[in-house]
Amino acid sequence: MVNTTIKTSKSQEIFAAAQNLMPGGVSSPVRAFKSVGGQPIVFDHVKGAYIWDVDGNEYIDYVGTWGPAICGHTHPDVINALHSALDKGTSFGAPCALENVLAEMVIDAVPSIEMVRFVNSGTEACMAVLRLMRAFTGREKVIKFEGCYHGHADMFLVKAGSGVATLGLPDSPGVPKAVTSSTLTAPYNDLDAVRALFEENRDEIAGLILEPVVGNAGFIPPDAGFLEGLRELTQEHGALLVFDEVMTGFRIAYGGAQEKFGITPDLTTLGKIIGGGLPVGAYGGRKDIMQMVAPAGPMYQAGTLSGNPLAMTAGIKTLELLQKAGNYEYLDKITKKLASGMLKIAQETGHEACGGQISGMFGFFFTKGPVHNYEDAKKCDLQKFGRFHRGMLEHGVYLAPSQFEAGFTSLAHTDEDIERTLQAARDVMSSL
Ligand code: HOZ
Repeated sequence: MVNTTIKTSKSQEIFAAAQNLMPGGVSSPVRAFKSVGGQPIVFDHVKGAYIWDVDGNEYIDYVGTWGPAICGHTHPDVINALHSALDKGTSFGAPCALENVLAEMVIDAVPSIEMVRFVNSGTEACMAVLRLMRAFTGREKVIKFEGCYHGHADMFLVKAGSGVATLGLPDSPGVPKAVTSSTLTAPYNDLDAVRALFEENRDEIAGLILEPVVGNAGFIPPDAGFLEGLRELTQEHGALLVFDEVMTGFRIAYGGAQEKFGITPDLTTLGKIIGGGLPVGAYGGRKDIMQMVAPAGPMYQAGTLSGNPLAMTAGIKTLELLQKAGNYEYLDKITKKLASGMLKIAQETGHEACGGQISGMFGFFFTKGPVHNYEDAKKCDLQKFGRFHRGMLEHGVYLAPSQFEAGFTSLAHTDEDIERTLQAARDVMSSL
């Protein structure tokens, strides 16, 4: 299937040429549109809440480069700061004062973080935090939840979300069984299952890692008491609680999900927003645990580009912008209007749908719901979502090309953008 009402000839040409150059023609699988049909749009530039493709089509963007663009794309303050930083060089491979600035901002904002290490991606942050959990506790087993995604490191590719869920490959060839044999899984929002794992593996579990609000199996919020229950269970069993806030950090509240829900984990991973659109990740937490990281302690982890001055600059500016009073209330207001509007339209046009939002993070599924976990999410009508996605594109709205990814709004989205999106959704849903 190709786009029928918008011109995409240049996108098609570029994507066709990319097939011989990169696996699947992309640098990351979800972008290939495999689960929604049609061909990916090749983009040319972004600004504010908008994204333009190489054929000149304009879209209201709800991917936001998968989360980082919370202030809107190419915010002038971020771009100006980057221009100045660029004049000083692109990489030092040595300490720079900007790292201190961003570290202090992160430590001030995120309740669990007393000390932080910068890396280059969310995947890297989660890989390192897992090593740290094991190093600190001297135990090997870890619990993750079905449908949660913590990057593509071997030990996390077990019933994972995001691209692997999108492609129906929640485990991956090439991952040694020995590596995943100590990764235990439970359904999200199921405290009894977690309790049972702790009972069955007494004194063997280093910790538990989760997306406190799932964004990689679609948008799934925690049930009341779930995060509290995990905090109690981990404490009771001498295990560490790790929040993967790569998506939710600085997104659903300035201090992330841990601020929003008032539950403080032992360790936290971050990415996306703290890099302001440049490649960054971070992990941090209790000082006594972080002191194990080399060179303060024996747990080794390193990176040539870590603490990169450009990424630090974009992150600092983005966090500064986010500190303005009223920002999160604004994100909540427009995103609520979007998410509730979509559900109302689905109902009025005769489609079973469910979904929700927290601040500027949202999602909806073509299924009656409710969706409490990955198994529930998998019941959604993927074919219908594909048709919906294609229709929205043709109406100038860019949604994540997968039912198993959350959507994101930004401070640059206006009421009018939301209204135009809802009108598009009404037109598309009426014709599905
Ligand atoms: N795994 C990313 C979102 N959860 C997608 C990354 C990408 O394709 O750019």
